[in-house]
Amino acid sequence: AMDTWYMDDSDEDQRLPHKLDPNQPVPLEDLEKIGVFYWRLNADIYENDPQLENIRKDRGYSFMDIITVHKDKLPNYEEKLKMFYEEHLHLDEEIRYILDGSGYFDVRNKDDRWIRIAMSKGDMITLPAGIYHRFTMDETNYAKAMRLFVGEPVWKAYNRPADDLEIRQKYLNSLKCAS
Ligand code: KMT
Ligand code: NI
Repeated sequence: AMDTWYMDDSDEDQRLPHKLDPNQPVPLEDLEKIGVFYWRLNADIYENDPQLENIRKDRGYSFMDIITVHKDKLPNYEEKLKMFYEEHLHLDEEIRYILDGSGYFDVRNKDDRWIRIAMSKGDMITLPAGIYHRFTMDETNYAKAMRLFVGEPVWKAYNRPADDLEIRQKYLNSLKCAS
């Protein structure tokens, strides 16, 4: 299952876990408070999974494709890894379902601290529009993921600072109401 913790501030290899000492885990409820939602699915049956179909129908995830992040599979691998790890936001939800392998999604909490979310096979997550986040491979250097989207996908990323965007203000406002 998914494991989540506050990151340390070290500049070491981004693929390392970067746990604090002692480790400071983040409960799932704290992720939900910042608009991050999580599902655990059976990735072995992703091609014909009623549970996945239900989520897609409920949330309107009409689009999907599959990305394999590996040096021999992804064109411009190094360049893309750099882009993925730049702190950014999107105008829409970012939905990822790990079909194989693993990786880390990092999200900023309300106090601007990094939370690291360890995702592996069967983990599906959605990050809200307007949240600052990034992605990195872990030490296994392999992830195969389904990318879902509401309608036609827009992959554009706005690197931080993007605080003047309406979606950023909308996201910050949604946090005030939630607690
Ligand atoms: C993203 O947007 O950061 C990605 O799609 C990363 C690859 S998904 C494991
Ligand atoms: Ni993103």
